[in-house]
Amino acid sequence: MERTNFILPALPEATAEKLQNLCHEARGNILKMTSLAASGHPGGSMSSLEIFAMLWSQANVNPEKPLMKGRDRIVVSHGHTSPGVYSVLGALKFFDLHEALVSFRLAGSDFEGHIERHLPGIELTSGNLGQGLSAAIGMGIADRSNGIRNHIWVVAGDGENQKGQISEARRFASKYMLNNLTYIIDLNHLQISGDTADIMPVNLRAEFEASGWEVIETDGHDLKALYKAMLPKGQKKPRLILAGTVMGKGVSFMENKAGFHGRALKKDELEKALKELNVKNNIEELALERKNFLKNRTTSCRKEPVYHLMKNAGNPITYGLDHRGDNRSAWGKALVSLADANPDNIPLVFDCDLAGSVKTAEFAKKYPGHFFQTGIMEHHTATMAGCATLADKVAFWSDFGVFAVDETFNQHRLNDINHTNFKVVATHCGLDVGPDGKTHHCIKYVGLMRALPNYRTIVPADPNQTDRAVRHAATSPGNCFIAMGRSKLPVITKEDGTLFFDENYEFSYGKADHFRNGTDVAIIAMGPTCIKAIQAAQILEVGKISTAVWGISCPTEISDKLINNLLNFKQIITVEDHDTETGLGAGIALALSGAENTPPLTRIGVTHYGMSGDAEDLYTMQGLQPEQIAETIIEKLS
Ligand SMILES: Cc1ncc(C[n+]2csc(CCOP(=O)(O)OP(=O)(O)O)c2C)c(N)n1
Repeated sequence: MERTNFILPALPEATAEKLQNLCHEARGNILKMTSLAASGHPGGSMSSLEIFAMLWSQANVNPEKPLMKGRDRIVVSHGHTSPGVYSVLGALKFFDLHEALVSFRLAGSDFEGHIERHLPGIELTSGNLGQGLSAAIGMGIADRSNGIRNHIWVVAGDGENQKGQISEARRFASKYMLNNLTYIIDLNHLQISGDTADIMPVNLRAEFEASGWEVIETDGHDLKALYKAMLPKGQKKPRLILAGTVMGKGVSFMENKAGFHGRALKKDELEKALKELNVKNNIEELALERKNFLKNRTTSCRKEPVYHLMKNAGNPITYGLDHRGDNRSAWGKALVSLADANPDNIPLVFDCDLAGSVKTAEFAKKYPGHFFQTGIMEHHTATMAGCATLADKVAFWSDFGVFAVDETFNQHRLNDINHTNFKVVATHCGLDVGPDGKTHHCIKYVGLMRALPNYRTIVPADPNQTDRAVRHAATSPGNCFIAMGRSKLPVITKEDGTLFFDENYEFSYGKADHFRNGTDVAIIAMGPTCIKAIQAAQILEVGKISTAVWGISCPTEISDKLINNLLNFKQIITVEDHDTETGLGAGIALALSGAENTPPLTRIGVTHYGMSGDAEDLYTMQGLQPEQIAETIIEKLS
């Protein structure tokens, strides 16, 4: 089929006819696919169908080279319309249509119930509604930063637009002038529970226009009209196309019925629908093939994730023995140094109105074109910045811990599923935040991030380790979450008084740092409590209790080597500025659970919400001062 790249002023007659036929066959396939799986979403698949067919047949994408550089991005936000997407992509030869048809939603198949980006032609795994526009914007700014002049297309459901994150996304697109962005809403006026206007009315035109968008209305099933509306020539603003459609379009008893949003047709209904569509009913044959699908399958069209990294880690900064600084300042300095060392690959850095506190202000001043001020729009930022990394950019987002993690967990989860390469630097973690009080004490981040298998969590002990951890994150693949407090810390030293993390130190993910030797008790500490643990060991030494101290910078990756070492002690004590139920102590308990004859474990840390006050006073209130740690240990040994 001729591909116009939306340059010709009208859809050629012959192309319109071919697309019409493609959609006709696809309608039948949507129904067969969902009925074979006895689940799925036929209604919206049928209303979005012409939009999908137009985009993948006419935009600048290539079924033979789905990862072609400079391609247009087509992001489908309402991932439940997978039967529609698969029917179109299969017909256009992005992958084998027949395979999608017979194996949809079958355990072990490539074709899951919601679209996934491991499939050729699909840019984003989606299904958590309301995140597609943010994700596409992230890809758009990454492409623009890489000098690519393409078009970013996003398709979404109308009910989906009740979601608040979309308001954040449209403001951002307007502020940053994404004039190559088109957002198409499948306006079928229905969602699961009925009419969108009854469930939660949204004045889409007014809201988008108020945010500075151009709004166009068209018939979402009339191919020629749709094509004309989609032509991007002369576009000066981000555009919304309200494409009027009919849920269940093409089958009379399904049309405009919310019940068919997410219900497959039963055998007799399918027969009736296929007859009306005049599509061959071969469902029995297909059902047999489905039964034997996994046995007979020889290939998979799954593509592996590709990670874009910074090549040069720059020159590490070593902070000397007399240095007393906060980890966040070390992070800010490392960021600028990394950018300086990679002039062709400067990262994108995102801020939610806290650059001064999270120490990205110096980067913003030096690299304003790579710094994005997103305001208090954390949900949009977490998705956008994460998904910018799917388009060949390294992205950092720095925010206070409670906003970088707790506020945006679901966005990180979708990033995790999409195998992004996102670097999140959370400052102001723990009671260390002090006077701002409990709403700002981020004390559950280890547990939350442990729940995301594709995020690595790093909690550096001092500014030197922070510097190396940031460089490690930038130059290694996959998501990374680096957590730090607010206060100034002394640098960690060896027993001989020299720097522990000296100029020869290289960060190794998962390696425990053996700060002090000892034989009776082992203290395992994390982040700002490392120094307190070392001081506790000194106190215990006076009373002839030989105390080993380890620092754990990777609390979700406890090594077997450490666990084997711990088995030789009389007592194991964990110390953390974090909730003991979900943090380091919990991680050590979990890791010890596979061993036999384990020594008793005592977890010292945050056991209840803190309050406003000086951080040191808050530590005292939760038994985290060196003297208190030593006292607890003496008590446990007696
Ligand atoms: C964040 C989120 N909340 C709820 C759901 C469950 N859900 C799936 S589809 C849907 C309705 C979507 O309506 P619309 O966007 O109009 O799509 P259509 O019905 O046209 O397919 C809901 C609530 C979800 N997938 N994501």
